Amino acid sequence: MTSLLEELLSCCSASQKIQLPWLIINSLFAIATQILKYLLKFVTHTSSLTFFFLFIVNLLDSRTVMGDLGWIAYPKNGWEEIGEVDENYAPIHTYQVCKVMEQNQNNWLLTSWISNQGASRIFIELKFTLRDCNSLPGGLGTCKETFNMYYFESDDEDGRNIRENQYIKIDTIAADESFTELDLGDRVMKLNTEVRDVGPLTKKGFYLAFQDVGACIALVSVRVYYKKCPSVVRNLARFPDTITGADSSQLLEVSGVCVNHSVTDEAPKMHCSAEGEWLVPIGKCLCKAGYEEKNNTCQAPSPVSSVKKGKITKNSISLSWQEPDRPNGIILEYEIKYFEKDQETSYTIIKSKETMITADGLKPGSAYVFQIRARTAAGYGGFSRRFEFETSPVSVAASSDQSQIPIIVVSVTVGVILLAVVIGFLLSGRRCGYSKAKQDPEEEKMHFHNGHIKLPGVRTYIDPHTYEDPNQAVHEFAKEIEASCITIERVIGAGEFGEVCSGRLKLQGKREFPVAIKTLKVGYTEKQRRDFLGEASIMGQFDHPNIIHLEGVVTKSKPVMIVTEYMENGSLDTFLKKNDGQFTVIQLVGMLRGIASGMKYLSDMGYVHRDLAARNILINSNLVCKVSDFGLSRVLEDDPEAAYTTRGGKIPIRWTAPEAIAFRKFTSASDVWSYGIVMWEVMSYGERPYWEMTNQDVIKAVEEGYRLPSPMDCPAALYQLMLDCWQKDRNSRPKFDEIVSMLDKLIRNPSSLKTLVNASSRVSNLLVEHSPVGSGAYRSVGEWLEAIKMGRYTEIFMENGYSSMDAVAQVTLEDLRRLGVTLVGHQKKIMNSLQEMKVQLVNGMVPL
Ligand code: ACK
Repeated sequence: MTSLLEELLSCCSASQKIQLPWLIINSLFAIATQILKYLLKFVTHTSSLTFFFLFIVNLLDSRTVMGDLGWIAYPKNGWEEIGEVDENYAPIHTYQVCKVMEQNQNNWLLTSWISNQGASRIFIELKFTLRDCNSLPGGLGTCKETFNMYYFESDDEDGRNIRENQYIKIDTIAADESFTELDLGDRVMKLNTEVRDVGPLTKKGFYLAFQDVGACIALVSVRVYYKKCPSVVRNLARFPDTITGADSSQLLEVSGVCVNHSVTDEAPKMHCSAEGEWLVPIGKCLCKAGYEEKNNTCQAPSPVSSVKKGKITKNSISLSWQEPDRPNGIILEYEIKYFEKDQETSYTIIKSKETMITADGLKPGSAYVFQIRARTAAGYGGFSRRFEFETSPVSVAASSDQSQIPIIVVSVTVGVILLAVVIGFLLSGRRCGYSKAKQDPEEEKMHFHNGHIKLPGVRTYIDPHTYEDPNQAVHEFAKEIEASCITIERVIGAGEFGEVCSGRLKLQGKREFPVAIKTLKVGYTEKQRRDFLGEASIMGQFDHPNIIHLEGVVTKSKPVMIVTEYMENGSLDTFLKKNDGQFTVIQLVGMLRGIASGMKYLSDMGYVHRDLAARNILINSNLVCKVSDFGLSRVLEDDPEAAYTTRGGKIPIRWTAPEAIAFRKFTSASDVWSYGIVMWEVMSYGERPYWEMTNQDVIKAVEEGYRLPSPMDCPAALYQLMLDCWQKDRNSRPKFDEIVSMLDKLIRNPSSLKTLVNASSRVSNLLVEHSPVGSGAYRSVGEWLEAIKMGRYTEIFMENGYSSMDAVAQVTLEDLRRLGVTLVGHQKKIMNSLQEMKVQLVNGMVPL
């Protein structure tokens, strides 16, 4: 079958079109045509995403659809698809209609549903040929030279049964001057390009429709796209990909986010125009102190500025230099580039961790050019300016006076002896290991001057604040490590005071082992240094398998560092989120047991943590959990979860007991509350406590007696323990030693973990009303015991501290035996009653 396209072209040969007066213009035009043809071909075979600027996103391009377009034509004898393929056998989806000789044409072509992908203004580019009615023999009466384009919005694809009158007209499309000549053998055809835009769109997608009313058209391609302002960094602020606004004249105001290591100077904003351009930048970010702006980031070291020559011989030049003014991180090494003057094409590179080198193998009496640059984890900084030094000429060495030789020999001998003495002295005190802080006997006394009396056998935590000189506290509790014993390998995170790195520590007589290294960024204030090292002064006092272990500190050289044991799996919250659902209940309880044990140790030492949360627990490759993050000031400046309270303190609301929020009553009992929240985080694999509720709502809900519901698949005994930790009365909360023994019991008897919180009573994402055990049913322990006919034990219960129903809730079978309840029947009665009350509590959840 001859294609309609060819039929359309039959009257349009190049010879017919060219008219003499236009000969010159046409020759020029022919050249332009070749270029346009090339472009058309290019557009056809290249993804428009890559060809057009990135701020255009295609929603549909009929030229790139390989299979059926799925468009519908009606009536059936109206628009028809030409089933042709290009030279690569890719289908060309061209639709054509040419009913120019027939009256009352109404031919519709409907596209399939097109998602607008969130855009509210879209553009439609049509490429088509339209035959001039004048060129049609005898069709002038009915022939049209336009067609209509419509759209219909819908949220899904079920909108095919749309009545004609439901479509909204976009425009009447006519051929215009914007065309490309299509060269089809000896015939040339005008390919028109028309673009229309539609908006605001309010639904998820739309259909397009093309209505022919009696023209001779070939619709060669339809491309639908939207525009966006692509993500950029301007004035050190990152602006996200932004879809342009619905209105063609609209400017969208977009806020930028400061790049790493920069802070807001004036809130950064830009405006995204309807054309996808960023306009009118306002405000900016500035690199933090110690960081330098480079290529729209703040992360590389500044160039080395001062280089000094050291010893120079006829074959070598020694150099030393100072660390860059702004290292902007830890300098991992220096790169020294040198070459003989005027011989730049042949140069040598040396890498050094020290700030000195000796370049040897040089030519005597020759000038050499040196340039040095530093590398941090952020990469290399710029090279220093060129420094030029000259090796000694041969003649100097050769002409040394022979008569001086005996003097030189004597001097050298004395020098060597002196050197040996000095080295011996240095080695005795400066091994690669801990240099002990001066163990002045007075120090012990000063320790006591600070008002801490150490009772034999009882270790208590000493607040470094009580030291007049915080440096003294550091050196009392933390060992000094030589920086040369540490190899920094990579940056693993950012701490409040600087980068956190992983690396290795090699102490004398020990095997090298992995460590974590917290660094203090350059440009720190004295207070920052104090606070930074304060953590080491605290950590250094602890020695427990569930407390992160301090290896030592580097304070005698820069950067100042705190070196701790390395925990392969990082922080617990991130680790759990990454491994959602991967552990057995026993493994999870094991983690909780470790944390409780660490906390028991801390509370025994008299240390209140105040920021116990899964993010502050580290976990190693053996799944051992260790408590970390011992800030000195404990104002929790470094905790992103900490929010200011009305009293001005900064508190991680979701993890903190109500009395600590309300009147700063931080005690081990408030740490127990936080521990309950950690239990909940662990059992829910790192879910955020209270989800997206605001801090204010959390405070209010907790105050009103609501509590977090049980995590999914959580053993009832564990949820009960959580609820116990969240008792309003802090004295009724279990102590850490009780928690440890309770968890130990559960681990020893795994079947006790089989009873899960009843799925039907488990409320997800809703808080549950919580009242202390039995408080609704019994007003006192006596009343309860009387009610179960066990009144005879009232006195014993009261005498042993079980004076409230909350305290009674903790009673175990062993406790009963200890209290002297030896009759098995009585034990059963009491335990069953307690169990019943707990079950009532768990099942009696009331959604908020
Ligand atoms: O979740 P993470 O990998 O674990 O990211 C943070 C980051 O440093 C900033 O605090 C990680 N981190 C801190 N201390 C240690 C450590 N001792 N061992 C391993 N990673 C650590 C923490």
